[in-house]
Amino acid sequence: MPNKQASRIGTAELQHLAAAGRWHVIETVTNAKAGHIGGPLSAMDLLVSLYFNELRIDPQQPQDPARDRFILSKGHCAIGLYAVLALRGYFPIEELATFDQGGSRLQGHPDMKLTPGVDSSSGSLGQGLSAGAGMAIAAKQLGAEFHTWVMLGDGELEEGMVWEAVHTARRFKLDNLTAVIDLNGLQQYGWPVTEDGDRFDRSNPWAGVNLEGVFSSFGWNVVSIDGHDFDEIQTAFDHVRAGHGSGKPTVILANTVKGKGISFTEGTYKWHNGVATPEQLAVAAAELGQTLEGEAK
Ligand SMILES: Cc1ncc(C[n+]2csc(CCOP(=O)(O)OP(=O)(O)O)c2C)c(N)n1
Repeated sequence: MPNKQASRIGTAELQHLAAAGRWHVIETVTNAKAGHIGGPLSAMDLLVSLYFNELRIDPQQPQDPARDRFILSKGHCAIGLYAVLALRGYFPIEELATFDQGGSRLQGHPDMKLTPGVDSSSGSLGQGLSAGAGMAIAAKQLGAEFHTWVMLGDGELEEGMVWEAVHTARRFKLDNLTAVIDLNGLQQYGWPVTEDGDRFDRSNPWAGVNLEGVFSSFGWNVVSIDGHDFDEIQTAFDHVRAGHGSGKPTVILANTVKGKGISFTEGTYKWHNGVATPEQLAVAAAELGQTLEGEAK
């Protein structure tokens, strides 16, 4: 089994890492002039908690067969995953500067054949939970102890294939599979509307739907949390552990804010993707407690 964190790191350090991760997201996307911002920022506290306090992984042995698996099914948020993989030691932070360039190991969407620490390629929304269910079934058949985690977006949850996997996971008693849903209430567009004004209905894709009830009817363990509260995130992870042997997969419904952590990106679809101006980058750096290149440290 790969190195398990001997002791978990505390909230202050998690906050520090998440701020650094958010900074790497907006700085990298701005320099690359391509990439996504809102989704990586909403997921950042969950990603940092997973990679620093939960996953049984060893960055020195990214292919260890015993490692826990993580699939970023909402693959457009790759830069968020890359930032955390770099902070965790899979590759140098400086490599983030190559993001989305030809020849880089860090493509715009995760590529399992290129990037150390990426367990499954993704980008076409809706597919990751099926891949994760396959890994979890394989673990059962091999008698392996690794756990498989899959992160999905709430817009992505509208893809039909997700629900085939939700159904199948219970059928195969995949208590070694966890779905983390980043419920930021916004996607890229939304439902088409016919009235004048915005072409799209930007409201929460799952408004009026009892997602807890839906997953529980499918036979899953359900835990709902504030996806920016590190204590609640940790409690959810403990819940997952407690669910081993229950024969049920677990879903963590993580309520988040799209664009979290930077004032002008928070709570708007407009920063689903985008490139910051130098002024905006300076605001982000100040809010995240980071030092801009060229400034005295
Ligand atoms: C099958 C498929 N359809 C469309 C897209 C284009 N697309 C990329 S991101 C996105 C919105 C995703 O929204 P959500 O899952 O809520 O992600 P988040 O808000 O966390 O970024 C869409 C439609 C895609 N990547 N894959």
